[in-house]
Amino acid sequence: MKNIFLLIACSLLLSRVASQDLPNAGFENWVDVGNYQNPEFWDTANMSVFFNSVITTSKTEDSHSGSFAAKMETKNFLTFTVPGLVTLGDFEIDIWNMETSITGGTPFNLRPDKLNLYYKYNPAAGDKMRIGMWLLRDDGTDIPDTVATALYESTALVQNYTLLSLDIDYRSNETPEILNIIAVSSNPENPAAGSVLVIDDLEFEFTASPLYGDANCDGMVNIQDVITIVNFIMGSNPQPFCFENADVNSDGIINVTDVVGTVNIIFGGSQP
Ligand SMILES: [Ca+2]
Ligand SMILES: [Ca+2]
Ligand SMILES: [Ca+2]
Repeated sequence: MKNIFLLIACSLLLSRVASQDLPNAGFENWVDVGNYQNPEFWDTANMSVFFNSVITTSKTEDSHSGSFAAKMETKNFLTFTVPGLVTLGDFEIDIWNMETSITGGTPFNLRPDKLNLYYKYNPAAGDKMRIGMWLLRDDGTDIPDTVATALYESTALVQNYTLLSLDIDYRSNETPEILNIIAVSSNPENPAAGSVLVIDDLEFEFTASPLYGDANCDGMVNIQDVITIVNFIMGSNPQPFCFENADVNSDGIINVTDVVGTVNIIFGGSQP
C-alpha cells in the first residue's frame, strides 16, 4: 500500500508532462538487486528467501532486437510454483499467507490504440501465458479507475519470435495517469513448472492522428479548447482532455506555447 501512494504522488507531479515511451521496452538495461538482476524500471517475482534465491525472470541473449530480452520461466521453489513475471508496478509476495499483489505503475498520459510486442512461448502441459496492460487514473481511493485494458492469454507453443498486436479497449474518454503492463509465464491460478515466456520490443501504436488544438476532444477547435488547456495547466484536471491534441507543438509538455498555438489555429494561423 505504501508503494501505490508513492507512485500515485509521482504520477500527479508529472501529469503536465507526457511519458510517451515505454521504459526499457527492449529489456536492454538490467540492474542488480541483491544477488539477481531485474530489468530497469520493471519489477519481477525474483526474490531471496532463507538464503536461497528464486530467479524466475532473467535476461537472455536470445533477443528479438538489441542484446537482450526478458525470459520468464516458471519454477518450483520449496512448496511453491513461482511463475516468471515482469510488471511496471510493484510485485509483493506474502510468503506466509501465499498471497501476491501487484500495485502501481509508471506515469503515462496518452491514449494509444495498440500495444505491440514480440514473444515466444513454450508452455508446460496445460499451462498458459498472460499479458495484460492497464491505463489507470487515481480517483482518490485505494483502487484506481480503469481507463483502458488490453489482455491476452494463450496455451499455444510459439517457437520463433512472433508479433503480438493487442487492441486497447477503452472504458472512458479520460486521460490516463498510470500505466501498468504485466507479462506472466503461467496461469497464476495453476502454474506449471517449466513454462517459458520470452518478450522483447514493446511499443505503443497510435493509429488516430491528433486534431491539434482540440483539447476537449469534441472534434472542433474553438475558444473552449483554449479554456480547457489553461485549466489543465492550472491543474484543475478538465475532463475529457486529449493530451496529444492539446500538445499543439508535440513536445510532450502542455504550456503557454500550446495556448498560443491553439489561438493561432482558431484564427487561421499555423501551428507554432
Ligand atoms: Ca531487446
Ligand atoms: Ca474542441
Ligand atoms: Ca507543447
